[in-house]
Amino acid sequence: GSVATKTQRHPSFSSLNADDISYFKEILGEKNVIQDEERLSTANTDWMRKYKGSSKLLLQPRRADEVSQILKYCDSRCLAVVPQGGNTGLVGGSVPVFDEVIINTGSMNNIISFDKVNGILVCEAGCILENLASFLDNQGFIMPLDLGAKGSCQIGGNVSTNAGGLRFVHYGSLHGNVLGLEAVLANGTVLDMLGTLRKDNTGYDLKHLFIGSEGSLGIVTKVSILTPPKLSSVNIAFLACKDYLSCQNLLMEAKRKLGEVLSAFEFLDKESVDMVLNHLEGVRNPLPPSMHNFYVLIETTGSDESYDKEKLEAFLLRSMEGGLISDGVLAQDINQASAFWRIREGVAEALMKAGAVYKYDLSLPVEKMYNLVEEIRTRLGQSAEVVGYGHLGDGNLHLNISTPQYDDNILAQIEPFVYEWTSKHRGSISAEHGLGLMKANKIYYSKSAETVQVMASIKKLLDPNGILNPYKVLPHSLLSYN
Ligand code: FAD
Ligand code: 2HG
Ligand code: ZN
Repeated sequence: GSVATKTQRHPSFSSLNADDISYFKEILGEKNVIQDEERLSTANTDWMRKYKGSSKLLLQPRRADEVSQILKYCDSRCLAVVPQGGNTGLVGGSVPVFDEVIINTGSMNNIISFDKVNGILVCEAGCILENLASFLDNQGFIMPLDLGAKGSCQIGGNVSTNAGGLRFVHYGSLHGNVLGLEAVLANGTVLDMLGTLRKDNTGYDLKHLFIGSEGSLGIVTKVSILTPPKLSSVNIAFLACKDYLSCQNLLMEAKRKLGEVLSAFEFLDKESVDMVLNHLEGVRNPLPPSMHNFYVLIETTGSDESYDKEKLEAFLLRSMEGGLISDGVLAQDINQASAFWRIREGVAEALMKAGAVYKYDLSLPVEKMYNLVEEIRTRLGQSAEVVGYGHLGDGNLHLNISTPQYDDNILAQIEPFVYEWTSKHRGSISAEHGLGLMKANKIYYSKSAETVQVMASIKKLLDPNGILNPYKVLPHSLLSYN
């Protein structure tokens, strides 16, 4: 693909031969060794259709011991691999760059146990997030994370990207909610770190290395995760604000006045909402069309229906009177609630339908965040549509630049400007999507040289031949291959 052309295939990696295929068939069975063109084409292409590899082999192990055998063999043969879950990643991390063997975790999709007393779920890495959510719903619990890709993304992929999502503001990071993991190293060693304890200070907590390492240190095969009880009262408001400062002030007020029940605080500029209205079927703006420049979605989750509703209503009333909100509507039923969420969760999909997209996922100080969107808009003028939205409650901006097709001149207007701007404001060039292929060489905008050097040493220790997800996460100059 066009993005990969700047990367060189590393000469230390072998190419697949007939003996390799026979070996994989022996350990996995014929039907889990996939060479079918169509299925390979899907697995070689990322969700945005921006990154395309040319792998000739897709493996579907059913258990950790099969993953172990695959990796041990690939390591001994110097065959590069790419771990793949639901393939919804947005930084080109989940697809091969060249001919890496794709190891898809989708067949490892069993729930192993659920401890109702402590809310601890143990499952295999290939469980789809939405399936876990439905399972838990029946038990009176919820997943501590939720995101637009829930119907396809897998818990192993979520853990490997340290996915944030729509509930982060309330339940926090997977570094806090994941209690344990099982992961397989490049040499086939199965690391059992599958604890189910809240507290365990016995030595280095190695599971954290795998959370957010994007398949570069091992393949996650099982996950143990803390799940919160499902609370009975959920309320959602879709609000309009006249300017960005009002969104920011509304956030400050919401944290203060709704604190314990605030479960989501998302913002969208007018351009993001227009993107959804123009490209997705059956979506409409719940607020009468007018001059609103910004929208905010607030969700509260609590245990007392009348108290929670009163609290939110009083907050909204005060915010209206104070001019922070210019219009708003409270969902009256579950259908309306999901219609509000559809607008917010639909932005990524709408952008994809609109054409080519340059996607930036940034952590920035909330006060400065929207200045970047405006500066980019000015830089690009008529040549692109610039949309800004995201998890305002977490200081996470999703800056997206939509153009009819990919164009190096436009890219040169955006990069390195966006990265330099982010670095200057001490932000992060990846708040939640990871570095993948897209930003492997950009890590220094957010991390010091010494820190990156230690990361490279850890990579070298756990994956000395560099077979796991090569060209991703760390700068190419630091990746060593034997
Ligand atoms: P994949 O895309 O298959 O893989 C992602 C990375 O993890 C790759 O580097 C891959 O090699 C590695 N990997 C996957 N499984 C394993 C494993 N078992 N062991 C080791 N490595 C593995 N992200 C957010 O953080 N917040 C959001 O709100 C959010 N919303 C999204 C909405 C949409 C519509 C889409 C398309 C994506 C969104 N994402 C979001 C991005 C994406 O990171 C998440 O969807 C998800 O965490 C990826 O899971 P996956 O199973 O699809 O992983
Ligand atoms: C979201 O929050 C996802 O909707 C996707 O993280 C963000 O499209 C994006 O930039
Ligand atoms: Zn997001």
